[in-house]
Amino acid sequence: MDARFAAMDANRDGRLSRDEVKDKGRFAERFDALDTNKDGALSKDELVAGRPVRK
Ligand SMILES: [Ca+2]
Ligand SMILES: [Ca+2]
Repeated sequence: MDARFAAMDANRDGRLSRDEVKDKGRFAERFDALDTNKDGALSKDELVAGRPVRK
């Protein structure tokens, strides 16, 4: 997840803005659900917490 997060974090501020994930399909779709603290950006913790569990 670290490498993927870094790849999406275009401005390297450690958070993913809505703009940064707008072309990332499922992240854009789930942005509001993933942004659990509603600050308008996704932290790495929020992504990890909202990550679909694969069985
Ligand atoms: Ca960013
Ligand atoms: Ca957030």
